[in-house]
Amino acid sequence: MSVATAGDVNGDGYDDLVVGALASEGGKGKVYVYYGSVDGLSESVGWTATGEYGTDEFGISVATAGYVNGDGYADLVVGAPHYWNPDKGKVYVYYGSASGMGSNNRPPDWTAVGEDTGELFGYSVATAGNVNGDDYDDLIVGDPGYNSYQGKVYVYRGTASGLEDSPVWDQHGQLTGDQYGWSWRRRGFERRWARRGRRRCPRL
Ligand SMILES: [Ca+2]
Ligand SMILES: [Ca+2]
Ligand SMILES: [Ca+2]
Repeated sequence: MSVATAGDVNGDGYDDLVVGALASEGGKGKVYVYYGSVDGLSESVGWTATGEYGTDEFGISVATAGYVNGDGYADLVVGAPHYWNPDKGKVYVYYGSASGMGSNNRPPDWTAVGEDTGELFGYSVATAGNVNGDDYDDLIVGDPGYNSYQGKVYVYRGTASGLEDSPVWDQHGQLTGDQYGWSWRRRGFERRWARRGRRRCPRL
């Protein structure tokens, strides 16, 4: 199970919560959003979505994507690293709105799939913050199984119409077995760059 703030997906001034249950629905996985209110988090589930295939483990990673389309509603990202064929992995982003996440199991607004089998694309997902200082937050996706667990991370840029289809930046691990991209904190990400002799993350 994974839990995270979803940010404020319905723009009412109260932060909302997302919970992932990766073993739910026979391994498809399922996520739950609970909306915040003046009385705190609602007891009832506000929104759910279910993975596509039996071993996807949709929801193993959940996070706010920040404000990727700059509309004032926070957006949600969900990873399903064991998605089909096998373990290519897939990432789903749902844009927030005045009605929050909308109807249960609605289609995602943006998806991306791993490049090859066994990659575990989406094992970790997070907002990248706003790496290029425009009006849109950007998304980071970890792919720890890439090239015999060398691992790779991808950054996708937000725009007024949402996330771009292709990553604007990627970086892979140095050695087989590094599992680069397994997890990070934003500061850890910077530290990894510092270890490689750079003081700051590169400009994108
Ligand atoms: Ca809210
Ligand atoms: Ca948004
Ligand atoms: Ca940006």
